[in-house]
Amino acid sequence: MIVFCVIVLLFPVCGSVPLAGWVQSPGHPRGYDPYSNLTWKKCAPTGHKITLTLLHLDLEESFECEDDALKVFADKVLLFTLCGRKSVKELQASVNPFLQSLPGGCLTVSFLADYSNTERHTGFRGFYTIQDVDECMDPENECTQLCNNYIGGYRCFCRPNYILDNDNHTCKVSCSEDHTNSKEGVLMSPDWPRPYPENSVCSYTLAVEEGLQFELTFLDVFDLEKKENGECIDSLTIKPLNGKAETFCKRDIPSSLLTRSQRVEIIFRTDHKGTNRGFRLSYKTRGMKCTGPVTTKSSMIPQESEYPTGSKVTVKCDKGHVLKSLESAEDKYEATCQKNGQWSPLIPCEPVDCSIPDLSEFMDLSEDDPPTTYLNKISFKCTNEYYQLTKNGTFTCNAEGNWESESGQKFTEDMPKCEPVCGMNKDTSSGGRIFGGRPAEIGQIPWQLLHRISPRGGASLISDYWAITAAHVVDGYETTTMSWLGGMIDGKSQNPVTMETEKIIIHPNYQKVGRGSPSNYNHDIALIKMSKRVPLGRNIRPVCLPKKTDEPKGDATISGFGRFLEEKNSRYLLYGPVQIYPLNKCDSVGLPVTNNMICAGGDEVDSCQGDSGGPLFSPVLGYGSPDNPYRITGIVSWGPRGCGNKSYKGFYTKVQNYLDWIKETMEKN
Ligand code: 4AZ
Repeated sequence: MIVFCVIVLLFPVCGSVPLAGWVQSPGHPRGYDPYSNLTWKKCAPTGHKITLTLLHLDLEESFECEDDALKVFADKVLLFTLCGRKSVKELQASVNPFLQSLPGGCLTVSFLADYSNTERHTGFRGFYTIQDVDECMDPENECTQLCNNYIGGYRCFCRPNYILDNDNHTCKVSCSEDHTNSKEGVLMSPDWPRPYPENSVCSYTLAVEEGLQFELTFLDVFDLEKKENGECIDSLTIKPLNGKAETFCKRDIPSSLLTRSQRVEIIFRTDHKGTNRGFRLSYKTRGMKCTGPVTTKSSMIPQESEYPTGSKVTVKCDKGHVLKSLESAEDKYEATCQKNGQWSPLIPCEPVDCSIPDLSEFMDLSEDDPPTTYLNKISFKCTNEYYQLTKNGTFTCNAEGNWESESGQKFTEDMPKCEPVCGMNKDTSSGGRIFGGRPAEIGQIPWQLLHRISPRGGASLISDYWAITAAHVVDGYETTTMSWLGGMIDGKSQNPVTMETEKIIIHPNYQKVGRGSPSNYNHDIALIKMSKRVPLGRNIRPVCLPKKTDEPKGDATISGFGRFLEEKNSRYLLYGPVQIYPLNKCDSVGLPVTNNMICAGGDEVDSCQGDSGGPLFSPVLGYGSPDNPYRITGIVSWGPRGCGNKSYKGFYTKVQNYLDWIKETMEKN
């Protein structure tokens, strides 16, 4: 009878594989022949494992069993390589306990003998069994409550009042409740007032018709498991439809709260242990209300703490904000409180965007891609070392969407520009001092320009487009294109900077006579605009204009490619020191002298034919610095007795008298 039961119980296993049996070497127990071999493999069905008990081992002994060997594998893993003789006691102690497969796995025995045996060996013999695995003994079986083992598998069970989850391992309580259409009632955690069960996810649904909302009132204690740092382990989440879910586990839950929604889902979650008492709350319906703000960065008119459904408010965006998605920059609209407690329409207020302004050439933002909305700040820099900003400081995006300077001026009205740095030469940053008249070095008088061919004369660069010269030099050439040279000290230079004129503007009060000597030199000044921006660099840069207030006096420098105490034009740019004298100290041999002239001369230095139009500048060459840049005080104009005569000074146009005309002409042209 017992035999019968065992057979019936084990039928599923017996049907496919024998439950136990022997495995032994060929010829056992007589002994195995040279070259004998055996490969034996048995697999266990799911929920079973296979074990092997070796009861006899007598193989030829060899180093690392390289002659005859018995190898046992569990699946592909080698468990033992055996040879020599071992007693049953030894085998039981150190080999047999390890000869088993994983659940559902296989054991493989491989026996191989070589050609020579000095004496006869009987081989090996073992007994295998296929046994059920008790999964319930495995702490990792994941049954959260009870476990029951059976042959070939196991099953999880739950204590009374729990149900087994779909994962077949977790025991949960059945606790979800649907309170749809109920206007009042009470909800509580399962088992209240006893501690709530573990592994619960309870979902309570509250729902009523539109125009109503729920008021939830917490009753008694509120006691949920949490960590010491206050983080929730178990939690109660209140999730209004269309609203923000809030999760609680702390005691400081509000005693009552309005859901602002006709439908609410309340979810209670617990982890694998439950020792806290949970919650109890009552709910009832209230009329739906809307609250403010309708949207962020706005105010409401009228301002109330709550509004009944159907009420209308004016929504006004805060300063510096406008309505999103409207073409015109409107900042207010009317919204109505809906039955669902939401405002409609709902248009967000967004900060105005001043966007990146149009920048002049050589100008860039100090920062890459700065934010450009309300109250953000931007500042600028020049991208070329020969230019500087006309204005420093930051601009702020104002509420009207315009960039505004610190002094409150609009960017468009008071736009900073990158303008050429004036009055600097190659020595101004390093310092340096030149005495006496002599040929200039390259870059020393970088504003000096030359009209090489007739009419030979000089001019001075005063911006990256404009040069200033004497009217009598360009008189008669106003409608022609002149070619001026710069950036050189050798009049025969092969690679000067060549500038074509676009406009030649003679001072309106200058008495024109056409090509030739003027009848008088009053207002002997003209402006030249080049057709292209002059590429400023170390050897070609503008001189500064004089200050309106500083009367020209003292020492100055003159320069040019003209006759220099000789009969011939100079090939090289020459310069020399002169002194400025009061007009009444200069003999003009009766020729007309006006306050638009300066007279100046040096002991051995004078300007002459061919220098006309060139600069008289101060400070004296060598004394300029970033704080005291070179300024053009005069323009070489005429001399009462030619040039080089020690008794007579040269006359220069007084640039200071023409500052307004220069500024205006440059702006208009
Ligand atoms: C001239 O003939 C000329 N020393 C220019 C300047 C002076 C004299 C003559 C002043 O163009």
